[in-house]
Amino acid sequence: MTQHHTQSAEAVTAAGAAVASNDRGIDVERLRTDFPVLARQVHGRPLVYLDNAATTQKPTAVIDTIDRYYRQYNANIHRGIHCLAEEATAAYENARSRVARFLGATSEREIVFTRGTTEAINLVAQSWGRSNLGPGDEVLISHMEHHSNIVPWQIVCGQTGAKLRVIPIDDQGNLVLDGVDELLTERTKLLAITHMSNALGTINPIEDLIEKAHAVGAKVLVDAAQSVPHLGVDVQALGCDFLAFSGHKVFGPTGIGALYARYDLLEAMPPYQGGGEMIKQVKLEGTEYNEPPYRFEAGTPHIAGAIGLAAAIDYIDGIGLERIAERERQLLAYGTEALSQVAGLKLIGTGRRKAAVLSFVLDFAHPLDAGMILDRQGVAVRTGHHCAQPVMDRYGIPATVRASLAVYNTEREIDTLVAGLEKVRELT
Ligand code: C6P
Repeated sequence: MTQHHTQSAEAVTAAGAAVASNDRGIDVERLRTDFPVLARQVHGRPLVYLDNAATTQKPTAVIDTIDRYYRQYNANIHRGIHCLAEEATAAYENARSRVARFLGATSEREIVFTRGTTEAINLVAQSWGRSNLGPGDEVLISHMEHHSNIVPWQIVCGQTGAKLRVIPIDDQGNLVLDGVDELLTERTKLLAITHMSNALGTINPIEDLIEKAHAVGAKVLVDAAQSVPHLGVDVQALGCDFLAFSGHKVFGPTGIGALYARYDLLEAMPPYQGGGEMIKQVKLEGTEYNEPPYRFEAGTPHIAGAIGLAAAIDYIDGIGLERIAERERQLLAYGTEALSQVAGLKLIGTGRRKAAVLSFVLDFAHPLDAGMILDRQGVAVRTGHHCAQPVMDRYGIPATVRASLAVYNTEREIDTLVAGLEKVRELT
């Protein structure tokens, strides 16, 4: 196993070296060479990848780690006594510890691997929610949630008779917290809130909300799909009860993510799915369940994904989240200013605290047309409702164009976006 650890450490060194141009700044051109796909062309133009909120590109360190797993020690975990099975099990469990350290959890037993944020939230809704909610209880969400932090609560409210309540948002995309004391009451059993909006870029003051929710005895689930890659989180400092994130948004593989949950809560939660792995003993008359986190990981998990996610976390740590955030702040400032020069463009989401998401509408083109024309220029943006239809409804729009930035983006790429928008104006 030592062998695979060493490889992980190499990934850190590689990332560290790639960015060590000076004390604080990041050598972006150098860092870009870590991401093979960034060198490709699209429609004969250099790729300008500005769809990072949907998914991030993968560095060689992650690609190689997954490649190595399949080439050298692919095996099922927790089952075999042969060498490969032991190596794979150790790498998978090390990945769990890596995620625990990354999130600041007290123990790796508080980390359940899931397919991503969506599955993590559904797990809490169906396991914790179904056994803790009933008529008269309330689940509080906000108007800026992604569908994956709305629909699971609608489903479980339908199943249990609990009621869904919503914190409104203002015209800029901030949570309206004036009336929050009327929304957060002793009826509230759970606050499920996004740390950072994927559609608006708003960073929410979740620290205060967690405190307020706990004061009325509610549990708190944080949707950290967008914040983990850009701000980082510390579950103990936040004091949240549950937190969900996806590997593919932090330079890791798709199909893997994690739920952090306080161990005492996990211990009291029933299984969400039944099958292999999640049991201690099965008799035809009944089953004794395994301990958490295994109780919640039925079936063969995404082993390569978990190991790849650990490599992605090593990669991020090699650069440093603070430096990543600093670089993204520069890009956000540059992008906001550059887009403000485009006549007929209106930013949707100008909240007090924002991360590097630039969502906008144009008075000269539909977002979908703009997206298609931008694609012909090599510029990848997302257009549509971004799985946040209530946000679109709130602003009376069907869709936005969304440019979402990552540490490997450049000012030059933002200029290409702006030039692409002028092309959109010309052609529509
Ligand atoms: N948002 C976007 O383009 P999954 O699909 O499970 O990895 O993540 C779901 C999810 C949950 N919460 C937030 C805040 C998110 O942004 C996302 C994923 C992507 O904005 C794909 S819809």
